[in-house]
Amino acid sequence: MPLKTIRTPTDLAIHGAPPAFAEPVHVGRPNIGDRDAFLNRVGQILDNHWLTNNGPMVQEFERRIAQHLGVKHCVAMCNGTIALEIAIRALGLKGEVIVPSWTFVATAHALHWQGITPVFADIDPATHNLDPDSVRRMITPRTSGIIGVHLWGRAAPVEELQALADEHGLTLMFDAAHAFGSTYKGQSIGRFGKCEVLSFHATKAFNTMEGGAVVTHDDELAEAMRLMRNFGFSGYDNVVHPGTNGKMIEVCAAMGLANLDSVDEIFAINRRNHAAYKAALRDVPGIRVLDYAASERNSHHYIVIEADETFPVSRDDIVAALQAENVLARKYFWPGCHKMQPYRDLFPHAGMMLPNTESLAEKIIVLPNGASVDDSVIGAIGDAIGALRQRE
Ligand code: T4K
Repeated sequence: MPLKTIRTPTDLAIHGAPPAFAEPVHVGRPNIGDRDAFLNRVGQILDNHWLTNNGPMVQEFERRIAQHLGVKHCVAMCNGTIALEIAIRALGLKGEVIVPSWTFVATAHALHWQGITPVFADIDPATHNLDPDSVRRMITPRTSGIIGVHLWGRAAPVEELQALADEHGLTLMFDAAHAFGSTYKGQSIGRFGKCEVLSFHATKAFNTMEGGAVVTHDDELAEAMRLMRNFGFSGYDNVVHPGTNGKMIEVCAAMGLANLDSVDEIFAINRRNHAAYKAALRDVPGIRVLDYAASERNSHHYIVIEADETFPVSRDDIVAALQAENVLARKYFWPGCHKMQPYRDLFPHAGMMLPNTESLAEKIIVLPNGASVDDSVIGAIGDAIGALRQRE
């Protein structure tokens, strides 16, 4: 269907029809917990005159996160990308590391940035997570590890990936940027592989404004990462390790501590919204709302829909129509890392091994969720998508 039959921003300008929402409705609108609790903590930080460098808020935050996830160590960092880089380096990964192409580009960049080649494996179209058979096909003598990604907060096939890693002597770690609060077979994410990397970016279900962490049961690994995030300093004037600046600041930890008290409430809102989206789009043929297993915990933060070839309007036209209504839907993670630079030039034929990734990349839309989304927003989005179907 040609774009001109849909309300685009240009149509709206010509016909003067107002969008459904006066203000943009964002994917990734931050969830903000108890404001007074946060401001109170900021007051304590200012009173303390201790703003960063492993301050008391960061130490409390690390204790609370480790306890929440039932994991021995939480090493807080300034963001998830630096946390990935530090974990990769601390684990001694080198040569080639297998990752999904269907992830945020930070997963691949964290390797490339350190001179390691990300090798892209395909996904299972039902879950959007790594397909272990595809991973197996990508293993070469240069492979040193696998980074599984728990995409949309749904656990990657942890046991299958661990079995592959064990069989080939590879190191397995996870990018758990989406998976704070998720479970795999009832066990909290954070406990699998050598370590798992969390992101607490503003757009995540649980945020510290900017922030990340590596969680692990491994004492030596945790110790190495603590040194690496602080230039390798062990006490004053004593550098014992190569390092960088990956420290979380006190204000970010304060935000995390305040938000942690609201996390159950926020996840409950997300879960309810996810059910409302499913109901609103149930009778729209050609649209599938990605579901999450009822037996596992998930923040339900990501409302992911797929528009298949039977839907009369292309995915890009659906996104344009939603944007015309001021709903800023996203195409995460189109077009797949292998088609982003520098990987597109480095591996121009990678797509031949990634049929499921390439097919999914043309269907996917991520819709707004979080504490600022309610039934009226979901109803209007459902109506807008349903109306496109009527224009068949
Ligand atoms: N691994 C995976 C699998 C990841 O998804 C990510 C990050 C990472 C690793 C790396 O973790 P970090 O280093 O970021 O901690 C956003 C986030 O910046 C990124 O954290 C996230 N994944 C990715 C999925 O989404 P963009 O480029 O889409 O952000 P942007 O600026 O377009 O914002 C997204 C939407 O959120 C917009 O509609 C505006 C809205 N927004 C954003 C911010 C920051 C707000 O309403 N308020 C805000 O404060 O990457």
